[in-house]
Amino acid sequence: MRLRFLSAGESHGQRICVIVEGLPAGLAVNPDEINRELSRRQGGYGRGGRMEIEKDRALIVSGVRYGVTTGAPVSVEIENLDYKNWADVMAVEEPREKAKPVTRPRPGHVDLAGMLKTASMDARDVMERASARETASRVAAGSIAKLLLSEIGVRVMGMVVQIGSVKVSGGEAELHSFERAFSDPLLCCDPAVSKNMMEEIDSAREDGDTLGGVFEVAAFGVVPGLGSHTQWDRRLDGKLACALMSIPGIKGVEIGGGFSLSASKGSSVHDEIILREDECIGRRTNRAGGIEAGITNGETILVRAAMKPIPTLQKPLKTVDLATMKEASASVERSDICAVPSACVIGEAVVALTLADAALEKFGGDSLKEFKRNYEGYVEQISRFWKIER
Ligand code: EPS
Repeated sequence: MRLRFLSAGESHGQRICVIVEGLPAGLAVNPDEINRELSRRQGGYGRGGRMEIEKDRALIVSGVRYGVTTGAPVSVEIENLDYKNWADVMAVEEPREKAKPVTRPRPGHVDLAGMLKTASMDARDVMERASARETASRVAAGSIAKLLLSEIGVRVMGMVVQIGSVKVSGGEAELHSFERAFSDPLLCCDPAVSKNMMEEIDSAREDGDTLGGVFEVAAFGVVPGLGSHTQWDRRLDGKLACALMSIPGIKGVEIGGGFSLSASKGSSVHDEIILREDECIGRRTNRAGGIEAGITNGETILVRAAMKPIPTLQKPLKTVDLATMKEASASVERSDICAVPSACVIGEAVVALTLADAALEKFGGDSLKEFKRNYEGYVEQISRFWKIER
């Protein structure tokens, strides 16, 4: 791994921090670009009251000088504005008895497994870190990865294709669909479907319930040859699946045609290789989602992830109170009804981080200049067979 990042911070603690290491020197990093992605993550119809409190903004603490990376680790901090309301509950100092412990674990959240794992009698010890608030750090890191990718003509975009039972009809994975989705409150490419999705969210809210859904992320302009077929842990499809599956709430990941391919015959699945008018190689279809044998093949990268409904329910499910060992109702916290659009923005970020890492592995370079020179040399090397479509 060439590009890596590590985050810290609790949902209601003082701040969320991330350190991104492995960026070449000379990459322009404007905090506005990070902030735009951070506010996209905060948006989306169906978020709870917390998003009215937070105004996520990136404070670049290190690794950037006069607007460009120096090659040193880039660290970014995002303040939790809600901390002032939680200072007692989240105090670093003793004594513990400032807040009532959470002992009625919510099914579907970290509470029970985390309490048993860490020998804690207060689920807050684990839920604060398991909270999806942490994903602000991935979006901050991912926005820098997007900046690096844009230097080699790669665009990573996402859209929501399903909320609850409301779905976008198939065959929409084109650039214009992603462009249309960008400004929709639910990141959906079809305004009529988006309206139905909002109604589904409104009715879940009225019922004290929550919703999940599915989002897609595409990466346009990726050259063939990123990733590797030589070891299981170098395969790019595996890395993308891991990055997406690690987003809180994600229960399924597909690449290209995904699960649906398993029901078809080989002759109607694999993407025929054709000679285009410009005498370069092309494909008739892209069911592989731009990856074959763990390597990019020059087609658009297409991944999809399924998110389960938010586990904090205003009409709680049954649980067992660990303090009394009696059946009880799960604890109720302020929460979101649906966070699929946010998950989609996070999906874009982790795909960008994974692709930026793969690009840095292939093209290397301590400076952006060196990285781009290596990239251009490679594009020239394969130009007899393959040309990028811009
Ligand atoms: C979350 C619960 C909610 C969400 C939170 C994730 O927070 P709170 O308990 O403060 O209302 O809003 O997400 C964020 C704060 C965020 O920035 O995405 C959870 O339990 O995972």
